[in-house]
Amino acid sequence: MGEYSAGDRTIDARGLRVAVVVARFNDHVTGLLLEGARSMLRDHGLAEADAPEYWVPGAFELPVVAKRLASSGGFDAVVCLGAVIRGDTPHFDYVAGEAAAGLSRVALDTGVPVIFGVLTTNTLEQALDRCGGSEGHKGAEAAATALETAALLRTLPRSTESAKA
Ligand code: INI
Repeated sequence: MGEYSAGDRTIDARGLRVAVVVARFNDHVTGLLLEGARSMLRDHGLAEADAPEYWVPGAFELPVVAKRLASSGGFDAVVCLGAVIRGDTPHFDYVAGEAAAGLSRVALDTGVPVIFGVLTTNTLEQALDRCGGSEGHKGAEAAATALETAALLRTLPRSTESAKA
């Protein structure tokens, strides 16, 4: 418990706090992503209280909520989960692109890892393949990425810029 092995690295997840933000759009997919993320966090010793979840309407809303959580000082990482499926909308590229750009910006602005656990697929089938099917589990992977990155940052020198990490 509390340890996550990534290749030849052993990651100590003890004491980490991770916020999980989930988009309700396509919740038959994002619910599965959440289950995988929860199970990964639980397997590495995080109690539910150390990994609270927050729901937003769609992937487009992930960055603004991630920003509030990341800048609160209360979390070592923020995992963002969503599913943008091309068939559903002509504005796929805007929703997916803005979610990716926004989450990346929040991570760099706050110094807190913000994990892009947003599926961007052409079909529902491709999305489900990535929720514990033939293409792995992107929700579990997102949570593991959060733990690994947060644990690494804990070992690095702190930034001298007060506004950043
Ligand atoms: N949001 C998603 O998370 N996935 C989608 O596939 C999607 N489609 O298809 O439109 C989607 N749209 C909603 C969007 O995220 C915002 O909630 C909405 O535009 C209001 O800002």
